[in-house]
Amino acid sequence: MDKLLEISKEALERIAQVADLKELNDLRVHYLGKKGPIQEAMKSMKDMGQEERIAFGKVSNEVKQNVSQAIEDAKAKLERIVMEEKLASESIDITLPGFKVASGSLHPLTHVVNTLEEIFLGMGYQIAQGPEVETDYYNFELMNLPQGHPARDMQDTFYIDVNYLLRTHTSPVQARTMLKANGQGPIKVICPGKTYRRDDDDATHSHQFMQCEGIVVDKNITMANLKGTLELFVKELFGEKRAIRLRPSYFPFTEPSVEVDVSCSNCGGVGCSMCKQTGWIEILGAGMVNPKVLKMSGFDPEVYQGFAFGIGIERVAMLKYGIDNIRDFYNNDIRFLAQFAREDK
Ligand code: 2NL
Repeated sequence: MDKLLEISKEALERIAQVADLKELNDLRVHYLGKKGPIQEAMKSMKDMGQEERIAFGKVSNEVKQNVSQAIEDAKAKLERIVMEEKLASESIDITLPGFKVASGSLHPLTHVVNTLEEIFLGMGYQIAQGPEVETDYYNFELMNLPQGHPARDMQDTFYIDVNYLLRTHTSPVQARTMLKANGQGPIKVICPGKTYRRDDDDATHSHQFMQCEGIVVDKNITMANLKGTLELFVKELFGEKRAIRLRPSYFPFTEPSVEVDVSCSNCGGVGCSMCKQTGWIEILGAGMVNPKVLKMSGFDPEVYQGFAFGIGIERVAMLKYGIDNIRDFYNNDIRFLAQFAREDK
């Protein structure tokens, strides 16, 4: 019995001094294992009288329980220490300010295209796209620009070979849309995209530029539909106070053709340097789709009429943002582009 109490005392002392979980586990195996000192001491029970054996059994169970409990307590304590060390070493100072991630901004031409798309989607138009490398047939023939026409002169067009070229306008996208419709209206699309002309670059000309053309083909389409559409478009783009005027013009693909001016936002129509003292600024060309063009794209001009328009994206952006050099759009100077960063986009 004394031996037992001595083992218990020694075990509890050693457990109290244990420094890590591995050592603690070694002690558990040593004291509570089958070949441990407590089990060893219990072997002497077989030589004891009944009374002594009962007393010894009781004490030895208590000792085992005490040692076991002490190990559990020590284990919990060590685990807590390990966890606290881990938490301390991995702590993050959430009060430190983060790094600001620099974000880019939409290109001003993208802004304008997005705005035009929103306006025309709101009027029920669909958006169509097509190839930038086109055939002579789609770019010129279908637009009533036959061989020898001055507008398809080598001066103006980037030819790839005799048949292929870089599209000089987005009209071929509309021609493709009409051909797909198999002579069945209505058609109501806009075609924004890149276009190319063999121009010398200057403040207002770029050999690569952007257009947004639109076309409506249906029965009973008149010039009044064109005018109403353009008026609504201009007011949504430049503001409710702007007015438009139509001047007669010529395009091979429309008849009659018009050029559309918007009242000057700078002087309100009185005349200033922005509108060259006229009070009006030209912003787009339009007209009734030439019956020849309708016919070549599969529509019966006796049944269907259409109107079409072509908007120069750079020109609109230059007017909207007061930019005086078209090259600014293509130089990719970050100081220029960053001016169009908006909080909401
Ligand atoms: C301009 C003039 C215009 C069109 C483009 C067009 C397209 C088809 C049929 C008829 Cl498929 N017309 N497009 C019509 C009139 C004018 O653009 O000066 N744009 C900047």
